[in-house]
Amino acid sequence: MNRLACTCAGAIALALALPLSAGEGLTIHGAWVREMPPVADNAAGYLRIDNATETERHLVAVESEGYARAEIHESIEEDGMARMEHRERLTVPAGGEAVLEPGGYHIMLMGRDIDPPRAGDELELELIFDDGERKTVTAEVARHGPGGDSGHNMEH
Ligand SMILES: [Cu+2]
Repeated sequence: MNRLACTCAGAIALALALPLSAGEGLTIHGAWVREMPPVADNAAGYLRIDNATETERHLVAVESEGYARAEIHESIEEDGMARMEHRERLTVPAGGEAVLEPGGYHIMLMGRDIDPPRAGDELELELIFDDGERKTVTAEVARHGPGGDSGHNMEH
């Protein structure tokens, strides 16, 4: 921190006013929820969690307005059969990331009590970590992935 060595009183005051965090803490990127057929009560959400701290963190719960509950799931393949299992937590390594993506970890939204989300809609997800920190993220509803479907629509 060069700024702390500066003798300018204003700069010191500024440095003291800023949180002395390592990087940005936890940040969430590329959150999206897969569009499902209108009859479906469930939907899967995907995102990436970056951990800029020097402490291992754990995602322990998720909430979303519009769904009765949400769980952390992992898709696994066993004897050629794909299925998913409930996980109590997802580790975000210190200085690393945790990726939730199709075929792996995902957020399972269950018990829909809103109109079926369509591609282009947005859903708010609240991620809850083991130390009680909550992160709210806006997830884009999409058919194939975040950032809109126009550039990589494989259906035609
Ligand atoms: Cu699932």
